[in-house]
Amino acid sequence: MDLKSLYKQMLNIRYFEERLLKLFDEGAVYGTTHTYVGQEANAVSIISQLKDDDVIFSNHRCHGHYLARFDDPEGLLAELMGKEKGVCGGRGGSQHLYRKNFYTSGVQGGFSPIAAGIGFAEKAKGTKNISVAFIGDGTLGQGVVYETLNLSSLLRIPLLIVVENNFYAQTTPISQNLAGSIIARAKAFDVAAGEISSTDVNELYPHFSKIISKVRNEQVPHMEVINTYRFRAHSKGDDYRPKDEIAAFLKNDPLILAARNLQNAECENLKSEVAGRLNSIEQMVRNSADAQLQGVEL
Ligand SMILES: Cc1ncc(C[n+]2csc(CCOP(=O)(O)OP(=O)(O)O)c2C)c(N)n1
Repeated sequence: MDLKSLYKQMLNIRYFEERLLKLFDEGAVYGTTHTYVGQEANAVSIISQLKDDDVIFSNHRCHGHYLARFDDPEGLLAELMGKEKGVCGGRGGSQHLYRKNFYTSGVQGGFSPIAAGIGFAEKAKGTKNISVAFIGDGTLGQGVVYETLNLSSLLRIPLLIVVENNFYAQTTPISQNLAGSIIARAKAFDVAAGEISSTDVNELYPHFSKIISKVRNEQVPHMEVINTYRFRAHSKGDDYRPKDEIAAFLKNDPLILAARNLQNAECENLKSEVAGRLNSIEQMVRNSADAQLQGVEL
């Protein structure tokens, strides 16, 4: 595990998302936007350990997953600003990204059975590639997630479902929308499941090393819950969470936890490097051509 590289990836996500919120306020971004601020350690701990041929499925809160997979803030920003050089030609927008072996959808849970199908196909081909689906706690209300668990268990599909439990589905707290326990739901289908409450890459990375190896080598499904927190509103201004609750979670900011094991000067250099790069990228993207929509039925 290369802590410096993971820290840099997290900075990249954090600074990208904070910049995006400003651009959003300025009216420079198309559609809506759900930022990953606070959850950075999840994406980088897991995705940095995957192989290029593993297949990732993400959701509406996908920017962090994309940036952990591809060091491409330019392609992502251009996409969100409706530019031709966006990763999907500026037509997919924030929630609908595609790049090799990486798919996102704003339809909650919609990708779960597809993730299982891809995992099954990889197993049938004997590749040892795995399928990884990121969902939120609020997505556990979608019936298709349980069909996915059922078939994944019966067919022993190498599918890792990561539940990023940030305790809210938009504005509804988990206590008001989720009965019983998340892990028990997976276990009811005989799918192994576990849970970790951490925002520290030093803990998350080794924790997921074991799980990823098991899914790959034993060719079995697994659901792992990460108890985490988002530091910003659900999407734009819709934040009704108690201020003292937010303040308590901010003490476990994943960037601060990771920086404890790095030299101060090293962190400051990385911060300048990442911020400087994003400054240039923003200028380039602003000055670039808008997406071509000719031929697209609107
Ligand atoms: C099928 C479907 N129903 C409703 C929505 C509207 N919606 C978007 S995000 C969201 C809450 C998602 O909560 P969670 O899965 O916990 O993810 P989080 O936003 O907390 O990361 C809802 C209800 C949607 N995108 N798709």
